[in-house]
Amino acid sequence: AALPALLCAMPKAELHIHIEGSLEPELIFALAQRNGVALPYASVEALRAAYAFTDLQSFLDIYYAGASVLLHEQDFYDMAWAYFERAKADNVVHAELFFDPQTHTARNVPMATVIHGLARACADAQAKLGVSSALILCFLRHLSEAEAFDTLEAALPFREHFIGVGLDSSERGHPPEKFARVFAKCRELGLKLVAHAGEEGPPAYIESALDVLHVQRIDHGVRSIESAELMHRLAASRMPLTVCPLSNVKLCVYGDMAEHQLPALLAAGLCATVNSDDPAYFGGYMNANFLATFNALPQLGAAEAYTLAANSFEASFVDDAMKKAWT
Ligand code: ES4
Ligand code: ZN
Repeated sequence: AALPALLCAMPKAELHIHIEGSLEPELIFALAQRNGVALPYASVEALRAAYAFTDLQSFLDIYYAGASVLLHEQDFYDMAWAYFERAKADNVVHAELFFDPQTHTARNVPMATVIHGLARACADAQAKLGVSSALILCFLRHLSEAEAFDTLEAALPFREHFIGVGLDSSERGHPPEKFARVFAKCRELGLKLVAHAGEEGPPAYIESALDVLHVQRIDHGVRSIESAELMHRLAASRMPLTVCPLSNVKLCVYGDMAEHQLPALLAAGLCATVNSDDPAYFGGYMNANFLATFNALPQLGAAEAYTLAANSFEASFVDDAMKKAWT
């Protein structure tokens, strides 16, 4: 009867969260003070007031500025731990976290600092909160493939700490095929493969993520709705889409949540999931995404809530025994 209570209480997996996008303004200011980093904003309120985005790039400019306060292993731990506490409160039982090492290595933060801080938070999330997790290393697509290869090489000494690689940042003008060789190398290494595609970019980018990169999930993918042929392919193959409803509205992919195509994706039989993307910037964590989506879209009810939770486990990279335990 009480749909909001069901949405909040149901166990769920989060598969699309940029951990740098979980940095709340308060933590940005605390870390800036702790590390002696100057910020171009006078206060928490002034920073939050800058969160009025018109598209993906207008967000990314502020997101990379916010990440500049991260210098030491403890900073990365504190950021991820704060996320895990929020995830626990939303009944997230499993989370696969993206991180952007190039944002940090460009500031001379060692790869070991980034990965060890995040991995220690992941271990504590399991031990202290009972939340399981994994890390996915993302290549920044506005940089070159050669830089992606350099990043992979720098990360391989820490191979045990991440399960896969992804592709994020500015989509338009940076098609998946730009990273064909580095993804082929990652595939040989046995890494899981995902890529952002069809957020702002055209359906053709979703097709090349599948056919050229051989990804196992599409991040966003909402523009698949523009191609009936692609929709059939995604449904038939149960290729997961990690959809981020509040993100799509904040970045003006849709003018209003009532226009979101999640109901149509589910109705067509796609393995769509709900995720928070950059929750500190887009207005909320997992349950806020579920509540905003179901509140604005009357086509979504208890059956769709169950489907979305089941899809989140089906689409996760946990082993089949764990999936059975959760569904
Ligand atoms: C991102 Cl919403 C989104 N899209 C692409 N790249 C990103 N990095 C962080 N958030
Ligand atoms: Zn994303």
